[in-house]
Amino acid sequence: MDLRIDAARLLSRLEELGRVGATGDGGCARLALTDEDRQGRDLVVTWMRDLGLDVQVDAIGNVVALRDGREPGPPVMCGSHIDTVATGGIYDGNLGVLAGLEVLETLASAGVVPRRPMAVAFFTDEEGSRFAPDMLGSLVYAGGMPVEEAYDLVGIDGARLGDELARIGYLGSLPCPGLVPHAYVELHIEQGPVLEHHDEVIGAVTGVQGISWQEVRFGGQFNHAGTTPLALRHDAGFAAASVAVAARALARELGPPQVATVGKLDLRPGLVNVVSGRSTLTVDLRNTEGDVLADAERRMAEEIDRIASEEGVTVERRQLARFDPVQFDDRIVGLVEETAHGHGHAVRRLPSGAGHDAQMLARLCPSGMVFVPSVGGISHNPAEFTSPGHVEAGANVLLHVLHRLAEEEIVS
Ligand code: HGY
Ligand code: MN
Ligand code: MN
Repeated sequence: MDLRIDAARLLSRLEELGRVGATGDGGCARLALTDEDRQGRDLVVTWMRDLGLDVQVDAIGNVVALRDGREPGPPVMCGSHIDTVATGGIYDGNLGVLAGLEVLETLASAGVVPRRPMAVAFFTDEEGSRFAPDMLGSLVYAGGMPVEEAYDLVGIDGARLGDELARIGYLGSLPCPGLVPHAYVELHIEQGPVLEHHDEVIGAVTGVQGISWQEVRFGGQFNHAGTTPLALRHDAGFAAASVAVAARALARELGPPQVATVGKLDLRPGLVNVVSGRSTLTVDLRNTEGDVLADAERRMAEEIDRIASEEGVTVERRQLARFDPVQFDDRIVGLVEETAHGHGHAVRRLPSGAGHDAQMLARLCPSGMVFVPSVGGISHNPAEFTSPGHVEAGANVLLHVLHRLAEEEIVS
C-alpha cells in the first residue's frame, strides 16, 4: 500500500486545535476538564463525526472513535491526549490524536477498508497537572484504577474530578475498563534531544521509564524575619528549598537516566518579612530501572526526614503517582523500525523519558510508540516545535504500521 497522509490537512488541524486555549506565545493551555479542554474536545469530536466515525465516550471521559473493518473483531487503536500543561505547546499529545484521525481519513478517502476495525482515541487527563496521577484516563481505561476512585480525585484548585467531568459534559456511559484493542500504537513528539542530536527522524520507542510523584508539606513556625535568630527558626521555606537542592544532588549522584524535579514550590504566607510557617512542594523522580527508582525514592525520603528533623518542622507526604517502567511489545517496536527504514528514514530505538497513554494500554494489548524529533528537545513549553516534514514522516509511519496490524488475521 503506497498511500500517504494529507500533511497540509494534518498541519492545519494541529494549528487550529492549538488555537484553543492559546496563550498568546505560540502555545496553549488546556488543563484537564477545564472549559478550554472541553472546547478542544468538542472540536476533535466534530472532526471525528464529520468523518462518519462512531464516537463513544466512556465513564472517565475518554473518547474512542471507531471505523468498521471488513470483519468484526478487536480494533487496532491509535491516539493520545489533547489536554495540555499550563505552558503547553501544540504538538504534545495533539499530534498523536490528529495523526490518528488523519490515518483514518486517508484510508477512508482511498476507499481502503482494512480487515480489522480501527479506532482513534483521546484519553482524559494524561498530563496529571491538575488532577494527579498522570495518564489518569488511560489508567482507568486499562483497569488500573476504579472509575469511582478517579471521580473523587481533588485537583490542585480544589475541584473534584467527577464534578468537572459532568460539568464539561463528558461523563460518558461506556463502562471502564474499556474495549481491549488488538494492538495500540501512539505517535508522539520525543520531547527530548536524542533524535535531533543524532539527526534521526523516527524513534521506535522501546518503553517508558518509571515515574514517582509525591507531594511534601512542611509545618514550621511563622515568625518575624528580622527579630528571629536562625537558631530559633522553624522555617518551612528553608526546608522546602533544601529538598529541591537535595533532589538535584541525588539525581546527579545516581547519574543518567535518573532525573529529579521540584516543579511546584509554594511558601506561606509568601511575604518578604515573614519566616515561612507552611510550605508545599512536589518531587518528580524518574528512571528506566525500577530498582534504581525505588532506591532514589528511599533516599529522597531519608533526606526529607533529615531536613525536617534538623529544621524542627513537621512533614507530611502524599504519593501522587507511581508507575513502574514499561517495555513495549518487541514485535511492534520492530514493525515501527522496519516501516521507518522502508520509508527511508533514519530510525533509532529509545526509551521514553515522558509518560504516555501507551504505557497504560500496554497492560491490555501489544502496544508501541512512534517518536518524531522535538526541536532543541524542548517540550511543556510554548516553543515546542516539530518540523512539518517530521510531522508528515511520523504520520506516514503510523499509517503503515496501523494498516499492517489491521490486516492481521482475526482469530476468534
Ligand atoms: O509527566 C509526563 O511525563 C507526561 O507529560 N504526562
Ligand atoms: Mn504527552
Ligand atoms: Mn506532556
